[in-house]
Amino acid sequence: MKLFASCTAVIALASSAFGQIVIDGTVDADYGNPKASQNNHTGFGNATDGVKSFANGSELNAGWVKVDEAGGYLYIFLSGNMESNFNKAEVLIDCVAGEGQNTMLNSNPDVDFNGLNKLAGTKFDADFAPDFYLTTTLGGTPTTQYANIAQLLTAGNGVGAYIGNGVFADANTPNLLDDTTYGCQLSIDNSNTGGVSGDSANPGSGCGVTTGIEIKIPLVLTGWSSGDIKVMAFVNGGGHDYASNQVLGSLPLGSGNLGGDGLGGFDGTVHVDFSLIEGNQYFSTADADTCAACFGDLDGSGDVGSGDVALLLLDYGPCPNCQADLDGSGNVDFGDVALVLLSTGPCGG
Ligand SMILES: [Ca+2]
Ligand SMILES: [Ca+2]
Ligand SMILES: [Ca+2]
Ligand SMILES: [Ca+2]
Repeated sequence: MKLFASCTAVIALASSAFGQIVIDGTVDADYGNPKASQNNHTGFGNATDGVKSFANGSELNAGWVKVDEAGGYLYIFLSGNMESNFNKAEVLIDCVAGEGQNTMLNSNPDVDFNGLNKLAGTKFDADFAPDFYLTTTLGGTPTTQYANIAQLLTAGNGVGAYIGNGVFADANTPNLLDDTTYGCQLSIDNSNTGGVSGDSANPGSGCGVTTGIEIKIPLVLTGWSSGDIKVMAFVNGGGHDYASNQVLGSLPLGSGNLGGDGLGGFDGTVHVDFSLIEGNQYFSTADADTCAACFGDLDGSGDVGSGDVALLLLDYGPCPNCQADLDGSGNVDFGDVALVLLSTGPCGG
């Protein structure tokens, strides 16, 4: 664990421009617009439960990646749902240019019952070589989120760790996985019932979903020093052994689950090669924004302004899961008005 030893210094740093981000499973204004959105139906169940804790399906609707250099943190947001059956969200982060694993090695740290090494042999797009891995999952009673992290060093080995759990107090109170050892924080809000459907011919779009998996990682853990950060995320089976078709960047329209058999069965022999799949199966801080809608644009006018404040005031007061509850506090109140005011202006800026 020596390589992780300096993280406490980062945690102690003062607040920064990203002080508005709260790890609660709801997109904050500081994230801006997503860098990737889902174009493909979910083959792992369309989530319909509508509560924060558990979900009956998994979908990755949109992806955000933000670097807060002054504060020392990397923020990743994956909107959508994780079925509460211990399926895995696999998050791969390319944060060191010229290093990492364009093809996953079989000598990575033993985390999550050696689940990481199930991915050995997986080949990514040519300009994606991840250096850091995070996986999270949830299930049980009460519903509980768990996570593990690991280095993906160019030559393998490296360090990894289980970073704890975040229990849901009840179905509609946000959870928090607060890793006081390494400084990571995660939350998941499973209340989305929109986003993509399970219909391969008419999947809809992942745009507009603002709840899901929220991740905060100290930059010092990742090895990042400068440059773009790229993220690739997908939903995998409970044993890290059956990739779904929920990948960001998106698989092409109509793509089935990679485990059946796009060679995402991770059986230790042949594996999925994302370089052979159309499009970038990653997204980057350098990418253009995607999705026409934007944070705070409650009336869908294409900009954030007084019309959105007016809509927000209509829902003023206790309003769990309301679209106008931008900060996810369960109340539409001055905090949400303040977020709208911070976002005032044209979308896509
Ligand atoms: Ca948040
Ligand atoms: Ca790299
Ligand atoms: Ca959906
Ligand atoms: Ca590709």
